[in-house]
Amino acid sequence: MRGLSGTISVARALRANSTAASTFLRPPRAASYAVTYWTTSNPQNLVDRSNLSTPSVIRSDVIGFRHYGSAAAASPAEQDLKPRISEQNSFNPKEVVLFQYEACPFCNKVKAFLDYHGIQYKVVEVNPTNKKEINWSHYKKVPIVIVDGEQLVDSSDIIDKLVKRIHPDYDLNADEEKKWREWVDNHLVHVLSPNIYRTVSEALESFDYITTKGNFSLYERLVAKYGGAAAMYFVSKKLKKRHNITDERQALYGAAEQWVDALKGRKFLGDLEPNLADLAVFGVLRPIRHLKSGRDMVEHTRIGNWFSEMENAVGQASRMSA
Ligand SMILES: N[C@@H](CCC(=O)N[C@@H](CS)C(=O)NCC(=O)O)C(=O)O
Repeated sequence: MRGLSGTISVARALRANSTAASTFLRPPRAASYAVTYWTTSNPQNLVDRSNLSTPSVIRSDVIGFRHYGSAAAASPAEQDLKPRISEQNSFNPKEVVLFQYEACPFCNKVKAFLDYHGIQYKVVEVNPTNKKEINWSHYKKVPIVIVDGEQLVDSSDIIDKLVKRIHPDYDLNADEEKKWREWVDNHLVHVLSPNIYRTVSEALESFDYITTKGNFSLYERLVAKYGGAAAMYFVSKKLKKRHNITDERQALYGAAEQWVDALKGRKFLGDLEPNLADLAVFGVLRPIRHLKSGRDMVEHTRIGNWFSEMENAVGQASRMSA
C-alpha cells in the first residue's frame, strides 16, 4: 500500500505544484527511499573515459577557482588527490548537511557546486510526501543546506553565500554568468521532466535507474517503478503544456545548442575553468546524462565535449556516507 499511496500522493503533489522544476523526478514515497542512492555511485563511473582527450586537473588557484591544464586523463587515483577546499582556503566548515530529493535539479545544482569545490557534505533524503526530515524548518522546499548549524535555503542563494565565503571578492553580478544561471532556473529545468518521462519506456527507464540504487524490498521497488513511471508519464504531459513545449526533444536539443553557442568556443563559460553557470547547467543535466534523453542530447547536439570537460573538472562526488 505504501507504493500505491505514494503514487497517488505524487499525482496530487504534482497537480498542486506550480513549477515543472519542483516536480522533476519527484518520486512516489517508496521511490524516495531509493533515490537516496542516486549518486552514491559517482556518475563518472558510468562514463567510458578511455577516449577523452582532455583533462585533467592540474591545479593552481587563481581567483580561487581551480585551474585546469592539458594532461592525460586523470586516473581514479589522481582524482582522489583532489585537494579539499579546506586545503586551499580559509572556508573550512566542520559539517555540511544537504537536505534534498536525490533527483531535484536545484539540489543537483548545489551538489555540483559542493563537488567541484571539494566541500564534503552529508545528504539527508527528504520524504516528499510528509517532509518529516525538514519539519524543524519553516522552509518547505529542498535544497536546504546546514553549514555548521546555520540554515541556508534556495539553491542560488546557497551557492551565492558559499561562494562568497570561499572567495569574498567574487563578483556575483558579472552579466554573462548571471544571465545563464537565471536561464538554468527559468528555462532549462522546465525542459527536463517532459523529456525523461516522454514515453512509457523512458519513464520506466528513469524510475528503474532511480529504484535500482534503492534500499528497499523487491515489492516496494516494483510498485515505485511502475506506479511512479505511470504517474510521471501523465504528469509530464501536463508540464509540457504548462511550459508551452510542443516537441520536448527539440526543446532539449535547442537548450543544449543554446548553451554551446553561449560558450562561444571557450572550454567553459568561465573560460579556462567552470564558473557558477557552468556548474549550474552541469548540475541539472548530470542526473539525466545516462538516460535515453541525455544520450540523445549528447548524440544530437554539440554539448558532449563541454559535458566531458565538466565531468573531469568536477571530479568525484564529495558526498560522505551519512
Ligand atoms: N527556488 C528554489 C526552488 C526549489 C524547489 O522548487 N524545490 C522543489 C523540489 S525540486 C521543492 O522542494 N518543491 C516543494 C515540494 O516538493 O513540496 C531553489 O532554487 O532552491
